[in-house]
Amino acid sequence: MSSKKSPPAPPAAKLLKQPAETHQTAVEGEAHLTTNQGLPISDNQNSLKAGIRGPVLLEDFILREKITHFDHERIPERIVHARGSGAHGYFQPYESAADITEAGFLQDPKKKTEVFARFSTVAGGAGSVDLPRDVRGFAVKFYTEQGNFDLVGNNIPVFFIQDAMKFPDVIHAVKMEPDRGFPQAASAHATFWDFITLTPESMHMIMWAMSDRAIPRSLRMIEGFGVHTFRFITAEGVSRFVKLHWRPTIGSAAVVWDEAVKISGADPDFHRRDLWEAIERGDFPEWELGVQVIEESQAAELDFDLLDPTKLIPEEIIPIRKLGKMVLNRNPDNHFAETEQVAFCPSHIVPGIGFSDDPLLQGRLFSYLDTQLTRLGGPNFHQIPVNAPRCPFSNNQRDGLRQMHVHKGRVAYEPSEISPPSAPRECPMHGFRTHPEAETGEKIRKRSETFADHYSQARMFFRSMTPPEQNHIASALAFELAKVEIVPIREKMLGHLANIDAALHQTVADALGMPAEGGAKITPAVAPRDLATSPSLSLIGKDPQILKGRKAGILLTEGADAALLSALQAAFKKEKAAVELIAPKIGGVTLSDGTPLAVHHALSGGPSVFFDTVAILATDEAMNDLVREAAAVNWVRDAFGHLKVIGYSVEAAPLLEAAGVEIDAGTILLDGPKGQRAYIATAKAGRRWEREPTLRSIG
Ligand code: HDD
Repeated sequence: MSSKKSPPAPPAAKLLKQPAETHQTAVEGEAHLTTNQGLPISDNQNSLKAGIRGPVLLEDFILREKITHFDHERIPERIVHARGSGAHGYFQPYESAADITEAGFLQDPKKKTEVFARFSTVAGGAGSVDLPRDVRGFAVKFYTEQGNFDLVGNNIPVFFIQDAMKFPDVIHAVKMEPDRGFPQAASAHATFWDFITLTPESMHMIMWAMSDRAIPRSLRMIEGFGVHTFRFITAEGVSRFVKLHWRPTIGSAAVVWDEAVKISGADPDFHRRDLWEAIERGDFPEWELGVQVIEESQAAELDFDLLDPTKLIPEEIIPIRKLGKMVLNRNPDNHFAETEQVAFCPSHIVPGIGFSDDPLLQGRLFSYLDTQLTRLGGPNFHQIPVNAPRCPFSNNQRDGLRQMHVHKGRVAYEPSEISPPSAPRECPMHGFRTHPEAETGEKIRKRSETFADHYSQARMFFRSMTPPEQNHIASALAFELAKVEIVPIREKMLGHLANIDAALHQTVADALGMPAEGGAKITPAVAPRDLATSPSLSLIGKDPQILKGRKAGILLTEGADAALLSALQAAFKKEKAAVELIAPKIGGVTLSDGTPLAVHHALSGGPSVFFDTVAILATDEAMNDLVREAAAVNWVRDAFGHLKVIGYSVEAAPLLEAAGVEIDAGTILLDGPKGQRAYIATAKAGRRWEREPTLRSIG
């Protein structure tokens, strides 16, 4: 073995000197760094060495503690819904719902219940982008006085599968393919469609997953659904079936697919940032919680089985009764401690709410608790601050990993004659009681025949969409299937589409360049029926046409009209829309009146995909450069291609021309107050859907 020697030291003058500003030392009375044992640390820059240039000593317990903690900073991420964004807030009922449930948090309109909500994508890892085509998780923890109630739903009211036995399969199919480790956060690959085409019960959900619902504009604008049928039970013990709904008060909206693709590159945190910034500026997201109530006697009259999670009840058949409002008004203090460590479990329930026998729900009642044991390191995860009930909780469960409580006394069991009178006892008056539902039948592994109609509601959903939404579904199907290199899988999907809707089938076949009649013949277990359409399922159909909660982007050049800018800013403020300014350079611009103005984005970092509507305020001189600048031309071309309303000062017209924009009812000249009013009114009405067929073919 050759003995190693340190190389000779460089001349002393060349030894690296620590610049003084890298040392932030505490003065007397200021907070100081300590180890986790509370030992004050004198030097946070250097490890303990044998000589100034010598090896680091094992004795350096301070270094070892710091590195050991760092090495263990990550915990297992969620197997699904790993990428999430959370916020705190409250829920307040509109009136007492005592006629349908005894749940305490739904009784008193004066009472606010603290909540923590977490929104998520399903397929991608924790570091994946916010805007893949995917279902969004919508989970809310209500810290009620009767214990925590977790409503763990999605932004789509139905699910891919009917039985929890298939959950690992559908998730393995959508996740990265195990041999190659890609694609990340994408359903557009062979294994997903392989599973789907062999699982006809997924067809209804597939229509939703291919729809605009799967590429939301903002987490503040997603609807939420409890998905399963639950029970509401009154104090008198009367049980009714219910379906739970969240509706954003600013309405729902989606991005277009090309925008989603571009946003994923320009700002992978688009949704997380949007939620965070809205809360920071006091634009608190709000949702109304609503319920469809189904009398037990009514359940038998429905043309599907209420226990089947691939079905929904159209609002036109059973309207939604509004129960109250959730407001998210506080960002987390620490993403890991709160958003990452929050543990939702559908089994976290309160008196007045009960489960149904939906076999998907029944499996979930096991899975979530089991998951938390691994993710959060043992059975005491309920003691982590974000998970701990806000009401007192007490029982004889003891010890275990990460025990934070110091339980006192000799007795950790009951009954006991020696336990103090304050020891917890069961409570027949107020305790949770399971609704006494009569159950009969053989032990059996079989699917009920009442679950067998897989196409009627898929057809109903597709036919309830407006023409642009139908085109988006067809385009999404064509995009996804084009990524499936195994032709028989594509053919099989065409076979399923033929059972859903003939026009959709033909359009997708055309877009794929495959003969429609070449699709596989899929014989449905139950022939699909033509159900009445449900217009309330369309997002475009119920677009509230408001600017509240939306974001305008104003592109400014050097010398841009100061009066016009302040008029637009005031108009957007009045509509409760946020405004962000973009300039060729982040250093900002000097306006026409000489005011120097800071901006939010440089052109290269603030593409028009970030905004719901855009305006361009320019000068003739600035145009000379801008029309030759790709970032500026693309900014306008994209805004037009993404069907946005564009307002422009007359000097900006050459940029529109360079971008190939054809002046239409959504491109508005900002000439005086009349032009400005027309711009705001048109922007309020949202995207210019009539532009779409002239710009994009399906596929
Ligand atoms: Fe699930 C997480 C929603 C079916 C097993 N699920 C999870 C989250 C949401 C949902 C929103 C993330 C919660 C959070 O933000 O931490 N899951 C649903 C919905 C389903 C559904 C709406 C169908 C209606 N899930 C489902 C089934 C199983 C699971 C059938 C298993 C049998 N889900 C899990 C899980 C997760 C989870 C593995 C991962 C992390 C976690 O629970 O805490 O237990």
